[in-house]
Amino acid sequence: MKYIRHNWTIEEITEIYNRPLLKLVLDASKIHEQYHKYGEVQISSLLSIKTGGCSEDCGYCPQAARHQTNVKVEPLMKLETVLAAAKNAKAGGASRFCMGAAWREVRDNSDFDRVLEMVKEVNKLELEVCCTLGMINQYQADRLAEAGLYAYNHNIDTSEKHYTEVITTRTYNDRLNTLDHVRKAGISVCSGGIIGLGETDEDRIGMLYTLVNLPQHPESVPINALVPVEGTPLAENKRVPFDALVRMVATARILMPKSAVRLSAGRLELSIAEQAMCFMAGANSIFAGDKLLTTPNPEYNADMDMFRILGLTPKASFADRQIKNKEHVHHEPC
Ligand code: SAM
Ligand code: DTB
Ligand code: SF4
Repeated sequence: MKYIRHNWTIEEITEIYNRPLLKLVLDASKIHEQYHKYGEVQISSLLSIKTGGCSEDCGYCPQAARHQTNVKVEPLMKLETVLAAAKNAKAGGASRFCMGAAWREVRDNSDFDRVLEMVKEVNKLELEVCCTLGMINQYQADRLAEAGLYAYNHNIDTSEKHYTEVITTRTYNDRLNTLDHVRKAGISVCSGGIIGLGETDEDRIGMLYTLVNLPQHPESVPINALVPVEGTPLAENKRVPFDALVRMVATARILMPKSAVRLSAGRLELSIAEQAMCFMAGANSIFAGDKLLTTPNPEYNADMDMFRILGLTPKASFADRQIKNKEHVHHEPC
């Protein structure tokens, strides 16, 4: 396992990130092929179970209460509505179902009890059940694990240095503490970030440096391209050049060979050819469905056309793989 390292230096990551693009993609492709089934891409489904009205000031986010956006505030969904969406996602080939809440942090109240019920019930559908609910303490992480949560998404978003330019209502360390609680609870860690927040290449490299030097690599690393939303402070940010996205995907793949690299928000702006380059560079998951949490995503049928054109195959959920292959571990360490 000589490629799995937790002691990467900024200089080493910078050298990888700056390789000539085609060489970088080739190098990432070779590693990808060693650790994953080439061309296999997980279809994940996203549902905003509690929308808008969030007290944080994340500069990119349409759900922050202080940003005047078109997002309509919605209370926590009913269990039945969530289950219907999960069944629908499964029928569409999804093997992971991620429930997002516009919360700063989880509180120990009846809403959290309802989320725990959602986790239990979605788990029964043999989907990898994931939540992203903001900050959680150890007790809450343990309760989520007990309810059967497979993964928890909590992005570090950018480098430690650039973080304070984007968010002031919490610290980078707050984020890392939640990741630590998730890890200690034995839940699979999903953490990545966003490009297009006005960061430099050094910040992008800094973000990967933080992720790859965690005690264990996140099992899942979402790479989002900013979806600029009117009313947010970053609404006028320029679209990131597509090669920056490819560089992030490829570098993440080389640094974290076993992890899933998720080509997340921002796909609507990418051609099939550009996405193909991301898949060659090691991206092996997408969010399917015409809405992310609040912003548009490619139409389901357009994505299925892309799968056909590129010869991609959807990945089965861990639960389904476990049944077929009699796998016993809950999730493989990265
Ligand atoms: N409130 C929780 C939190 O912030 O952890 C969970 C929901 S939050 C919307 C989930 C993630 O979505 C954020 O961490 C951020 O990385 C991503 N995100 C939010 N707005 C975005 C945008 N406009 N473009 C791209 N990614 C975005
Ligand atoms: C992640 O990294 N990207 C997804 C998921 N994790 C929760 C969220 C993207 C949100 C894009 C903005 C929106 O639709 O509100
Ligand atoms: Fe709230 Fe999450 Fe949006 Fe930040 S990213 S404003 S914490 S919903």
